[in-house]
Amino acid sequence: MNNIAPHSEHRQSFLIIGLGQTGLSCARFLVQKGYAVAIMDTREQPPALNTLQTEFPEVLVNTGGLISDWMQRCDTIVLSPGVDPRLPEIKGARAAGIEIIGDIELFARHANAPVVAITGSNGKSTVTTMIAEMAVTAGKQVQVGGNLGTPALELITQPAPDFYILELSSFQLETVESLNAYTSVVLNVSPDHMDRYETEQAYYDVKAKIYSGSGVMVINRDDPIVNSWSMLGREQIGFTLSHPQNNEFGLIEKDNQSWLAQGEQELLPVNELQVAGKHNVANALAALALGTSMNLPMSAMLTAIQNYRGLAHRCYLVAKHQGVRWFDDSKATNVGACLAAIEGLADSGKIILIAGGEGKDQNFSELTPVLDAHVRAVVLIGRDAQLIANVVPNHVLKIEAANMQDAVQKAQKVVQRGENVLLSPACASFDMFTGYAQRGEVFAQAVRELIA
Ligand code: UMA
Ligand code: ADP
Repeated sequence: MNNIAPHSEHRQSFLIIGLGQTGLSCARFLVQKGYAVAIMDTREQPPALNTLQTEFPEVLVNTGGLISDWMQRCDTIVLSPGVDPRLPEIKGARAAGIEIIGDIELFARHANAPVVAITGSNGKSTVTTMIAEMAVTAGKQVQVGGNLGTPALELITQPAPDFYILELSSFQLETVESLNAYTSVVLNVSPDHMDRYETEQAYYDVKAKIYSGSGVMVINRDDPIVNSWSMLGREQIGFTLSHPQNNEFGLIEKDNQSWLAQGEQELLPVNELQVAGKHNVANALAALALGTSMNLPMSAMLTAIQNYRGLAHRCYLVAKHQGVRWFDDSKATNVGACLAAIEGLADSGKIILIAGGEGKDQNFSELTPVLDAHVRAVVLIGRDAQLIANVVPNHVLKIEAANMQDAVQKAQKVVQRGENVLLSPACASFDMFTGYAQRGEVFAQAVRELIA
């Protein structure tokens, strides 16, 4: 038996890599189960170090680097999602035949209730919270988490809930083998995290893992890549922004308005949704399809969806002042999300876009036609501002800003009554902020100061 942790001679030994939220949740779970546990992190001062040492002084910890010897001597490595599996030490452990899993695989092995699993390049948190509200309205007990915030292993409760509802990132899906979700969805795919994957296809292949097993497949019929994954012989429910086929979910036009519909049955006028943009209509249809696969009553689902007000930092209306609307879409950390936000607001006036940050090796050229059609000025912030500047069409104003306050002030100088200012950066935020939430808050604060 391997021996990386004290007294581990007769117990299975786990080496956790990463001491953030996920690593801490894995340590709590594995120690409580009686396994031998050690932890490493490449950072000198990982965020959960103090908590871990207070709760489990006996757990062996190494910070500031990875020790290959420990990795080769454990039974199983549990990799945190932020850790790139291409690191040479991890490749070495894999080559030596050490089992490498992640927290979601551990969760899958121990979950005591059906799992509803949601991934996609964009819309995950929105759909996860929509479906959770539908299930609660239908009187179900649910536990909700994953990439959304609460690590999955912290959700496992006794007695078991009716459903676990998990938002899963591609990073988390990389290390999943036996999820077998009761129902799952890939909402859409578009390039993201290109600093982590060699090709777009490699990123998409990881997303497709959510469908492995025998559960219901919820399929976006409008996304040709996702639709190509639908498998003969598997139960599936589709959704589309077009007229629905068979008994699937989609949109129908009736009495001069657009309705959410199942087959030919209209369910709810689109204009009764409180969330803006076509992308949120797609999210609502996806949630209805998931809820149907969970046998939730339609009346409860429609009540929940009508009451759903959206999450902060997702096309969130921060202020309306002198005929100008200011939107915080800080969660748009990739090109696909930024495109959806611009197109979603396009019918309500020209846009002054604030964009930029850490570009994650994305190709920004897809922005050009949409900027061309709907955006009057782009205010550029952050490390990769120039990469976005390169794709801005000539007739669209380009304005450089030193920080978020400067960006908001410069946006105000150019915006005209009837237009929208949209923070939708198409980039990660870590060059300037602790995360997308702080970026959104700094934006909202700057807007409030400006209009005070
Ligand atoms: N890191 C190191 N060295 C290490 C371990 C981590 O440098 O040894 C760095 C990572 O590169 C990363 C950061 O530390 O930049 C955090 O990584 P982590 O794996 O420790 O992260 P956790 O604190 O466990 O949070 C993770 C998710 N973070 C990531 O996937 C980067 C959180 O999603 C998630 O809420 C949490 O688990 C609970 O499940 C955040 C996220 O940004 C919101 N997700 C990405 C996204 O949505 O685009 C995928
Ligand atoms: P995720 O959890 O996948 O990051 P969110 O629900 O938090 O997704 O939304 C993040 C951003 O993605 C939103 O601010 C919006 O700009 C965009 N978005 C949301 N839903 C969709 C969708 N279905 N298609 C494309 N973009 C979307």
